[in-house]
Amino acid sequence: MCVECGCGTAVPFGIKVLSVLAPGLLRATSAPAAPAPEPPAKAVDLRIPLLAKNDRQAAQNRAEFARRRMLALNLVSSPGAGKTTLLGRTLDEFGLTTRCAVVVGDLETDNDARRLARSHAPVAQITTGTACHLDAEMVAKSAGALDLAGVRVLFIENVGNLVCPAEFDLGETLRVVLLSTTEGEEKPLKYPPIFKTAHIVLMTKVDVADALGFDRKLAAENVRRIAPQAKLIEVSARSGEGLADWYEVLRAALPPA
Ligand SMILES: Nc1nc2c(ncn2[C@@H]2O[C@H](COP(=O)(O)OP(=O)(O)OP(=O)(O)O)[C@@H](O)[C@H]2O)c(=O)[nH]1
Ligand SMILES: [Mg+2]
Repeated sequence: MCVECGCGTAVPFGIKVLSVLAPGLLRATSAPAAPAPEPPAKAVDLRIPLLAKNDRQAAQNRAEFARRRMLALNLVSSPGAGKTTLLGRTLDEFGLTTRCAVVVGDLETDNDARRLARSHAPVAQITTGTACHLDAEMVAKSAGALDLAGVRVLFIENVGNLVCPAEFDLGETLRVVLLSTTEGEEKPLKYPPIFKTAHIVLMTKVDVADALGFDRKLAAENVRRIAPQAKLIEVSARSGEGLADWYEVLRAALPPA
């Protein structure tokens, strides 16, 4: 796990808010990186304090999202499973009638935020530097930098990683884990913690399943075995398969306005 593999210590991060002023024109403002933390004076077990601190901030995030009557979703997957592509299409379709915002985390670059920039949806990029997961403080600061007036759904695209994000509650309403057909059917069996915490599992890129020899039925069985609590939806952000079900789940989960 993250805190055991040593990557769970606090690191400086950056936030960039992108909003479209006119077609093709992006405005970017950078928040200064948070100061580097003091190194611990002696070797201590940081796991409990680190996670306890994160859990406190996550509880504050959750209360703030509830106060705003906002649905917050934490999208987690291995790198390249299709999070940004799915979010782009979701903003273009579901996002036309329901106001959405996105915060997206990557180690470096604002590439994903630029891909997601739309005039009707505020977007912020978090650059985590070396951290392989988002934490609750990063989400609080980046969401706080956005104009959330009227926003009903906040999508949080986590750093591509199937391991460490499992331990970090962001205060989300629902955790969405993506499993793409390019990864193999056995991923839920190999990385159970993240699947066990999922409310929704999206099997992505099903348009190329046959070409890849990916067995959708076996993958679905593996998801159900490890994550019987999760709703499974098979989707393609390319062909559009399953997206109506995804939008319906989002609609059903919206808190009353
Ligand atoms: N065939 C197919 N390709 C897809 C689909 N969704 C995404 N891709 C492709 O998969 C690649 C990765 O997609 P991204 O959306 O960038 O994945 P990501 O999970 O956001 O990646 P990271 O942010 O780097 O973790 C891109 O080349 C996409 O075009 C899909 O539904 N079908
Ligand atoms: Mg992405």
